[in-house]
Amino acid sequence: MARLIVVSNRVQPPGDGGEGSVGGLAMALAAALREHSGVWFGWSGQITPEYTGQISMQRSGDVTVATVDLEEQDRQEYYNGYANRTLWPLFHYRVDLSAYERSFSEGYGRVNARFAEALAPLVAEGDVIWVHDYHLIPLARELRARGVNNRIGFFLHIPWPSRRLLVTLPDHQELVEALFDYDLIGFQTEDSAGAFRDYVTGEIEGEMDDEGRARAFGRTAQVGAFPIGLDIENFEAAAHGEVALAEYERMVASLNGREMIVGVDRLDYSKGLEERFLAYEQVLEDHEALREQVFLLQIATPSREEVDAYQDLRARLDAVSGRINGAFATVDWVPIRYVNRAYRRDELAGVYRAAKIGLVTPLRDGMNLVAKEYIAAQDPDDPGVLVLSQFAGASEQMGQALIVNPFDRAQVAEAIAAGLSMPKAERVARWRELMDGLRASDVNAWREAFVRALMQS
Ligand code: GDG
Repeated sequence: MARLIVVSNRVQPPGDGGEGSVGGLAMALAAALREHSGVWFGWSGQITPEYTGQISMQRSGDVTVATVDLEEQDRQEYYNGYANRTLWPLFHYRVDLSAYERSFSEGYGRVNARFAEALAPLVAEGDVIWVHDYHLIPLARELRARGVNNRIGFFLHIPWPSRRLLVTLPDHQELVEALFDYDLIGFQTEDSAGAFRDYVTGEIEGEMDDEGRARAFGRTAQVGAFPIGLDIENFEAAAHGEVALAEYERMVASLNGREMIVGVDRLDYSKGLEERFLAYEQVLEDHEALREQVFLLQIATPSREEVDAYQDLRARLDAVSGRINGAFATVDWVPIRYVNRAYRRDELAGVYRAAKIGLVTPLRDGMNLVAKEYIAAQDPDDPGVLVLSQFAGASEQMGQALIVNPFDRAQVAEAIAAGLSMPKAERVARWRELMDGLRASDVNAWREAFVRALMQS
């Protein structure tokens, strides 16, 4: 088939599934590229004193990894600025945290133009280009301006916000217009695809046709939902490896007869960590018998530490977890084990398996792969229970989890308590259905569906 060129902000050479990198996108792309001899293009993560446009090429198996360095102003305006201080909060419904500055959108346009300038000469006839995520929305426009006529698809890993929120962005129309230079625009969920269609028909007088194509600005793009899945083979291999097993045994030994509830997230305000701690506190308040019988292990890996909102969040979480621990701890029991470091992927698999409850309660999330990993790591004969936010994209597919509204503290607390006392037969029945779903829509199915739709668009 045609050569695949994947473009994302950061590039992570396809790993072995062991240590890997933190973040759902990197895991999924590494898996997608293993199946194609293609090119993965993006930012190296390095900063040079001045932008040179020089491309560094590296082979990793069948994949060519091509990266450019950026300069400090790019990192501040494009990455920390427009991507992570403007779009990320807005698309996660945090208009209060979304900052808009002209310099941010200028930096965003500049880096997208630089990426296109560097990438265009690498594109051959017949190549199919797949662009990922909110950092790179204008990339197709910039490539088209440089004569690239290939098929180009875009996939958004985070939610698409409702029209009423999107219009608070001063340049919302320019952003949406840029999407119409793609042949295919893919979202995680029907909810997001619906919000996009709503914007097209309601805000800019575009049209949707019967085949799912959007028409506006004199152009047409196919629109659809392509829920991302787990690299299940790779994850299961990691989960059955020595490291995972050793970690599982270490966790079980440290349980001391208690039940573990686990949360694993990048330290991000979209993940609902403070609300989660408070819901867990509610469990301890409401169920005296559970005190000293359970604990919450929250792994929250620091991310985007240069952005103020992330520093504020970290301070708040330190304070809330400290307060709860101070109020409830006994000499040999700490209610919350709160850990701020990154774990290996296979270690995480062992941790998930030892937990009776997987607590995945984001306030907004494109998909949430942790929910899927928790299920995939369980013991089929004695699986744990997933408590899942209705605002994670994963909830569209994972109806057999205990679905909760993360803003409703009492409801989350009740779901945790219900999960802890759920009979084994019910746990097994729910888990089986969830696991069948994961297998049927894994990362390969996602990649195949997207690439097929792109070829047909
Ligand atoms: C974005 C969207 C969407 C976490 N801590 C460690 C670690 N992780 C891994 C998890 C999981 C991944 O990072 C997180 O993926 P999520 O999907 O939960 O969330 P985001 O990073 O926000 O990803 C999201 C995703 O893109 C894919 O489209 O699902 O909605 O926001 O795989 O296991 N991995 C390692 N050490 C850690 O400490 N190795």
